[in-house]
Amino acid sequence: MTLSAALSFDIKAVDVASNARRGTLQTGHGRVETPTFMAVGTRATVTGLTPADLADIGAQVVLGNTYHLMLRPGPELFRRVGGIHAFMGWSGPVLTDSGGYQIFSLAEDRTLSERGARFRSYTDQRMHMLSPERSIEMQTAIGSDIMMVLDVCVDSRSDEATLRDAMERTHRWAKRSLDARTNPAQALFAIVQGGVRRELRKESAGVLTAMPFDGFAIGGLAVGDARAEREDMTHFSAELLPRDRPRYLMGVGTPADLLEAIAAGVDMFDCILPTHLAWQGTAFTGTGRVRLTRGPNAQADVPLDAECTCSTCRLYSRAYLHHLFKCSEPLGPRLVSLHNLHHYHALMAEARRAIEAGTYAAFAKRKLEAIDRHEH
Ligand code: PRF
Ligand code: ZN
Repeated sequence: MTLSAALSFDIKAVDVASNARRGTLQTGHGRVETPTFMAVGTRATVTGLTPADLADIGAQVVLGNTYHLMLRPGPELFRRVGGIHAFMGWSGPVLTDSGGYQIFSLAEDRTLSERGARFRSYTDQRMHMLSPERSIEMQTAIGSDIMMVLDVCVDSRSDEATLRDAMERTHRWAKRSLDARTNPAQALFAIVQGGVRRELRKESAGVLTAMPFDGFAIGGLAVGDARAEREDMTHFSAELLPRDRPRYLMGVGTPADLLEAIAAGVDMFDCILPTHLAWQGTAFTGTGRVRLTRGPNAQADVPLDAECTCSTCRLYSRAYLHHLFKCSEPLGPRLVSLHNLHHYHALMAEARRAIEAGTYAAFAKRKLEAIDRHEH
């Protein structure tokens, strides 16, 4: 079904025993098969990887961050070069986060008001203002295919008054973001907040879905909540969102989190975990996480993951990867980033096939049991 000039979303199949959906998102820069995982490219780069690497891994869409990109290189540069696709050499779809989460987690000397967030730049120590309008203006300059509204993200276990204030301001800012949109070719998603409180999540979904957004995100999770609370909120929130729009769970999570959220009917994910852990020498495999710097890997003349078809696993041994990390060689994090992202994308591809076959619930159960067996 066509949502706006910017985006269309078609659901091809729904699982029999869960709410998992198999869809296709059509953007101005190509198609995205859902459920999908978005590699995090905060500063218009997935650290250490080229767009060709990303395509090899099976990446379909890359995430950039308004907060970082507004400070450096700034909107004028994006306007001059014609946007992020040309700038970073990635011709596929791009989603930009609004800066709401970075204001909450990174900004120094921050003061929040109804107008927006004032904070100090980490690049030149000057004060900046990020308002809903300014975030849309910046995302318009970046030229992302999907923009996110500026939201107020607080600790998910804050007291009710704090959660309510953040949620209500998020709703007012969502309306202002809609009004500030100037380019109909760029989609805009709203973000449901409300912490770990069901009544707030319900209210938030109700207010936001009454407005004409192209898709809806579930925000404010994985910020202080436990896994069980996160799963409950994900299932509860996803069911409150319109069936015909894409659903995006922000900043979550482990392979187990993703399998659970797909069963809840979530279509899109992003998380720094696969790339962040790669830089520490930790790899995801079908039999749990591997810490490559550990002693026994020094002599392990075997692939990182015998089941994996990525270039790292085809060409190099654990011993070689261990050696690269011990010598702080930049090839180490690069090869493990390639593998970890391949692992996440392969999991999504398997999930998509299982949904098409109507066997997702059984598939997810089997995968979750394997993860639990190896990680506990
Ligand atoms: N809001 C925005 N980005 C986000 C989050 C949010 O709540 C989260 C929370 N997990 C990650 N990224 N705008
Ligand atoms: Zn691999």
